[in-house]
Amino acid sequence: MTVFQPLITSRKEESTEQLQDRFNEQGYLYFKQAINPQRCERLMHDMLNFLQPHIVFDQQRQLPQLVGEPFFETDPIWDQFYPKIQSLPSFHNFFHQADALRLMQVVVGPEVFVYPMKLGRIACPKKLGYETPPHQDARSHQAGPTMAGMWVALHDTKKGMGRLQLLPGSHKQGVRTVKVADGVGGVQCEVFADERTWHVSDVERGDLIIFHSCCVHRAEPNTSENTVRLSIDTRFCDYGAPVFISNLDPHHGWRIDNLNWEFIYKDWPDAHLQYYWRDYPDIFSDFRY
Ligand SMILES: O=C(O)CCC(=O)C(=O)O
Repeated sequence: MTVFQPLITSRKEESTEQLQDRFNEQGYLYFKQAINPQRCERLMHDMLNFLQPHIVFDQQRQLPQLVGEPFFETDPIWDQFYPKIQSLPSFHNFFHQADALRLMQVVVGPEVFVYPMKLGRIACPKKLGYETPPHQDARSHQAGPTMAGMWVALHDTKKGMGRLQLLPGSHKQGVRTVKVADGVGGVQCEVFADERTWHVSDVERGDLIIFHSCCVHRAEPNTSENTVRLSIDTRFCDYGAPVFISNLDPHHGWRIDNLNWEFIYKDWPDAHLQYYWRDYPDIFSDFRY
């Protein structure tokens, strides 16, 4: 039987050693309201501007609401608006702010490299079976052990709205075998028979989860009537660690025509952060897994 327990909450005030011990033990760290809520709210509205008329902001519930047909990542409708979301400076700047960087430093040390690829999630209701399956980012990003993921809720997200679930301690058993699956990413990794306890909580806007590259995680099905879950995530590592080449491309740039950095940067008001990774010292292109 699957058991769900709340996420273990970490506090910014804890010592680096305490936080690192917990990260090594659990494979993740969860911080409440660690990211400026106004920045999250602004980004949510920036994304919603492009998602209209399919998804609108429900003023009463203060949540994104599906009004059109549900869709999933890679559906034609998603391909239409995702490049616009990818072109937002607020989307790409999001993880390059002090609040996010400070917490990355806890995990990888003083010099952080934020992966250029930033990922926006639009988890629609009525697409059961297409939620993110259990997986490890080590495989999806061809990453080494010092890479970690960072996921941030852009609005309050309650049970049944597609919350992120983590399998505590699962990072200790290396990179697992995968099989093809429906849902975001298209593959699911092995979950061992004795791994029955998942960690998950209702989260608030600005809550942040950091997870180890081998920590198994997935999204719960969005079983709500019409609430869409919006979140953003990226990967990071200690500066100089090997980075697989596809992480330097925009998310889905490999399959959507013209979704490249020239398109993304075309209307940016300044060049800050454009091509910031160009001198990165260790890029590799052979698949590891
Ligand atoms: O938000 C989701 O549905 C998936 C997030 C995820 O898998 C990740 O950040 O690696």
